Amino acid sequence: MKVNDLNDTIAAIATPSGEGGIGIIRISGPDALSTALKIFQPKNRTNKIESHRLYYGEITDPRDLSLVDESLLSFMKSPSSFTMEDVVELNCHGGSIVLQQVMELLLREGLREAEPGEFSKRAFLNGRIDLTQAEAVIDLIRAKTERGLKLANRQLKGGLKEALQEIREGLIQILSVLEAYIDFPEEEIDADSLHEINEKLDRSKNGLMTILNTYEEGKVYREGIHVVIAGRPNVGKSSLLNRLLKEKRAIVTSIPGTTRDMIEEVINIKGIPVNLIDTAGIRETTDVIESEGIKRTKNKLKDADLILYMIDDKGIKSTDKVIVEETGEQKVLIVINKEDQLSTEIKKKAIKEMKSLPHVFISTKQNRGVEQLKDRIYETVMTHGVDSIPTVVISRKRHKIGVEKAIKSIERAQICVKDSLPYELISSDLRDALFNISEVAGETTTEEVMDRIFSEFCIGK
Ligand SMILES: Nc1nc2c(ncn2[C@@H]2O[C@H](COP(=O)(O)OP(=O)(O)O)[C@@H](O)[C@H]2O)c(=O)[nH]1
Ligand SMILES: [Mg+2]
Repeated sequence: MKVNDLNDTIAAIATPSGEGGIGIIRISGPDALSTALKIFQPKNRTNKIESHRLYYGEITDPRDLSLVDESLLSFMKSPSSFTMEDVVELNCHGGSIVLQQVMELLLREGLREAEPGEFSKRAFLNGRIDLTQAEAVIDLIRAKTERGLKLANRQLKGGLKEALQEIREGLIQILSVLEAYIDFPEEEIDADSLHEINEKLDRSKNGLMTILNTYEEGKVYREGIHVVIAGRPNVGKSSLLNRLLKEKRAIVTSIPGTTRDMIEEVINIKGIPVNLIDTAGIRETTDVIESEGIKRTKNKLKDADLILYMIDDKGIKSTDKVIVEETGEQKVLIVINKEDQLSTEIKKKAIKEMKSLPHVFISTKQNRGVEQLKDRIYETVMTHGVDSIPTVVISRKRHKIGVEKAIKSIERAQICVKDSLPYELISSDLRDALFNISEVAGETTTEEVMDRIFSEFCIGK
């Protein structure tokens, strides 16, 4: 998106395509109202359209005055609008032809069709929101679970922005003290004050660390995790998928090798969007289709965030051991199924064989242990309890990199303090840290990064 001219007025259909009860066209910019009034006539003749009121009227083609649609017009006067510009919204009937016709009229009257995310970009450029809040708008639209929505809302309200701002103010304070000494070279900072500066730097650093540590989990809420159910044929993998989905999605039979293709579904486990993948059972086979399925299973295992490796009342076999060992670093949870027909003897043996491997007993047939399994899935990716999610969470690589850089800069400043290096050097590191933080907020973000962020948006947002 190269257009950054805030003087032109943009318009876009803001509702999804297809049929709907209503469809909304959004207009933003200095000519929003005057242009809208060229095609919209309020039913009750009025001299002045007031801000934040709704007007009923008709949209007509100015060329032949033919009726296009009945509509409601609302006007949000600058700066009391999302973009901080004059904004007009036209609520039309929801058909796509109606909306396209209205758009065409507006474009003919000189408006420009908005790029994806351009309304949000204007809100950002006009200072209404910072970049983290703009990103939260996308997260809000794309939230996969209620938990994800909650976090996006917090960020949109400025949670991350304020947390970063607080750290930034702390750093600016230190910087101003240092600069005063730089201006008066004959003065030296006494040991106590230096100690205090160091402590303040520690505090800023810890604040950033706390934010940084939320990244892995924040990412989980935003993007979800991949959980692969694997194991020998017939242990009950498809039965588990069906249990977790609460529907008979995968075919379950007593014939080993039933599942040949991957089945992928998304479920919500305690607020985490989980991509659950049922796979073909792993075994030696001459069947071409089944072999391909097994090959795919092994590939899927490599990308999994968590592998639910399933065994049944037949216990753990040598093939199982090989596969579990191959997964190496990845997180594996052994799921021992068919508990309903598990003898105490086998159960004891299984526990012994599992040694330190995390495992749970379930019976998909009797729906036993499935809730515990969900708890375990949650615990393997989250460190905090379900009810205590951190208030500020970062979920994007961009945030992570910025915060990491800021921490490094502060650490460099601390080394300078420790080694009694010139104040100029400490101050330069602190300026770097401030720069890194403001990059996250979007104040010093390059055009390229900005374009990438806003191009993720849909048109009309
Ligand atoms: N007794 C018992 N049988 C089960 C249980 N779970 C699955 N089965 C049976 O095991 C067989 C294989 O199940 P399926 O889900 O197709 O296994 P998959 O090949 O691993 O996908 C079917 O006959 C299921 O009814 C369980 O908890 N207890
Ligand atoms: Mg199966």
